[in-house]
Amino acid sequence: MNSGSTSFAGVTRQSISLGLFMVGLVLVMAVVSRDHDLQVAWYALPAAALAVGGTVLWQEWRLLRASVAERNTVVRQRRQEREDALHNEAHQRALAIVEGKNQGLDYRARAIRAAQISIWVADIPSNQIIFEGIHTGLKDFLPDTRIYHGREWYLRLHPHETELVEYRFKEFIKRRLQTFEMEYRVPDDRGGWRWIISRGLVIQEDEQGRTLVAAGTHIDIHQRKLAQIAHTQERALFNVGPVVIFRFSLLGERIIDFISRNAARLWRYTDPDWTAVGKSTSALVHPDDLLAVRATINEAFATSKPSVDAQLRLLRGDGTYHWQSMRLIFEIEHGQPYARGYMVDVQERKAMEELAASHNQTLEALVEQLHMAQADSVVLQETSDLLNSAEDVDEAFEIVRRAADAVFPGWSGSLSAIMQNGGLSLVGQWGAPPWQDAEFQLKDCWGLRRGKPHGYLNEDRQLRCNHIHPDAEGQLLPYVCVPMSANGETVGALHLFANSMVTSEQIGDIELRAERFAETLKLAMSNLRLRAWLRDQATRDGLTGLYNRRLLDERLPVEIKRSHRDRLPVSLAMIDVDHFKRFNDDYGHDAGDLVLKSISELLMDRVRVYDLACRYGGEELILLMPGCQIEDAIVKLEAIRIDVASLQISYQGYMLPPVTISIGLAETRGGGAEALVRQADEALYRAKHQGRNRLVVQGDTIPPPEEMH
Ligand code: GH3
Ligand code: MG
Ligand code: MG
Repeated sequence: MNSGSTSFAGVTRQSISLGLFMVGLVLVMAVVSRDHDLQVAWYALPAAALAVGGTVLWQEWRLLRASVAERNTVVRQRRQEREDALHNEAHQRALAIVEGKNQGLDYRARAIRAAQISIWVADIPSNQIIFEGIHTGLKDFLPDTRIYHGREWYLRLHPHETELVEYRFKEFIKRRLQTFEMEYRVPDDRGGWRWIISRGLVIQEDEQGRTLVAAGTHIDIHQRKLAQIAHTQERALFNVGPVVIFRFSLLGERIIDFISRNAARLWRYTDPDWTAVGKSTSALVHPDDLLAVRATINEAFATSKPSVDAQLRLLRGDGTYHWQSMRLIFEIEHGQPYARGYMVDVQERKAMEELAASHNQTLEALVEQLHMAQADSVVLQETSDLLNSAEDVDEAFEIVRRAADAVFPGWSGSLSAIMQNGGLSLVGQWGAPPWQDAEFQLKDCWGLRRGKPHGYLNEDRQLRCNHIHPDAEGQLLPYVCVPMSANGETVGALHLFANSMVTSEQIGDIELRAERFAETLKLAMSNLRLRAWLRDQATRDGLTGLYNRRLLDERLPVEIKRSHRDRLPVSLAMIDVDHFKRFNDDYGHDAGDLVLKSISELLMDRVRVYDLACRYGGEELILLMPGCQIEDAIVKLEAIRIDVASLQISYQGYMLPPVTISIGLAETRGGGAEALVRQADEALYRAKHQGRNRLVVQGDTIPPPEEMH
């Protein structure tokens, strides 16, 4: 150590100087001590020892300092050497990068990695692409340079993009576009794909402006792209999903300015170009919902609510309305208020709700019916008991009438019973029933025909029974015909007529209850052998087949009332066979009966469906002609009179002599039934008095044609 010995020589010189200084000091002290008579040895010895010791110590300290300084120098030197080596290395690496031979980690690679990019250089004349930095997203990032020739690079891309990337890149070169930008997928190191964006530009051209070199970057955009794809898919979902999104202005006409594309399809608009954009919301909402929905929206907006829910019926392309559930969110854009919203079809749910509600209603109606049925039951039980103890038809009918009044208030009615010939005959009626045939066939009544209650609401909806007729104005209120059968045999029918308009539900209810009512009646009718006495006491006369007097008594007031209401006349003719007593006496009672039958048949032949021919008693007949003008009645009766006179009746093989009839005719425009019969009777009396075989009109006489005598 050269530097060490040099420093040691320096130390020795300093030590000698110090020794000499110390000796001198001792001498000075010796002189001073002689002058002051001090003992030299006492001072000199410690002083010499101090000088020697001090010198040694000093020397040692010098030595120590020198070695520390030397060591520091060595350390410094070594550090310098290391730094130099590092710099050299870095330099080498930098050189390597410049020369494109980078191996191992370097700063550029770090930068590339940090930026998640790779750099590409495309050399067009040699058809090569050089990549620096491996595509990002790799677990172990290894900087690399790769060279792809020809189509090699494109073939590594995601098959969906291979062709497009190649095409677009070639276009970029061929058409001398200044920049290239495209997003596509490159393979990652796990057999998957990563989205990158490739951007590039031309960096070198030849004299003709053809691209020689293009360069650019690949940047990993995988996460962003996935998010973007998810977003697009979400939007696509909205465009095909069940939710319609829209926006409309809250000012003025509330015009829709945005609507999702699925609206046309969801709302059944067959024109694929249909859109609600530009349309007013009022054109799409059911008129009954419009005001309510607007009020809801206005209130929510006015009270600064951020959103509002509403339900409405929406007009669809096929003209139907469907319930929608809607949520609106308010927003302000350029100072204008808008409602942005979405709606979903809730028609099915709504239908279910309505069904549930109607089930509830049905249940309530059933409970109500049950209550009524209980009340009915009491009446019916009583009726049944009473009917069982009824003694004649009038009593039985009165019981039925009262029961019907109690069970069906607001309804008129009638009862018909089966006759021996299989036809139906009216037993009686109550209230103000419409015009009914006193006698009809089973096929004329839909209730009897089908063997179940027949409810009639109006002509458009149900078939009207043939035995029930509308009034002069063609009006007929709803009615119900309930057939009654016992032991499999039809015994009759109950007919109920509404006194005012009713609903189809009420008709249905009446049908049910009338059926139960009829059930009681038919049992009573069966038990009491009602059929038998109904047949005996039926409305028809057994001999002539004409209606009996009982029916006339019942119908006459009704017909007069109805005709009066309709401002129509009622004509009534009383017909009596001339000298019939004598005829009986001459030819026998049976021959007389035959004559009566023949005259009755002729009469029935001639009358209209609305006319009523009855046997009033003995050989006296009555023809009731509601709504018939007296002039028409005269013509008709005269014809009948002449035809009776020329009747040819054979009895027991020989012809009976002709018989004649006298007729008294009366007309009323509102008088009572009794008065009308009396007037006709008076006219008849006059006809007899005037010589018989003639027609006399009330207060007037029309002489029979002379030739008849
Ligand atoms: P006129 O009326 O012309 O004054 O004389 P008439 O002989 O018809 O007199 P009246 O009316 O008083 O007599 C009624 C007769 O009619 C009495 C009765 O013998 C007869 N007669 C009544 N009912 C029947 C019946 O059902 N069958 C038969 N064969 N005769 C009857
Ligand atoms: Mg008589
Ligand atoms: Mg007579």
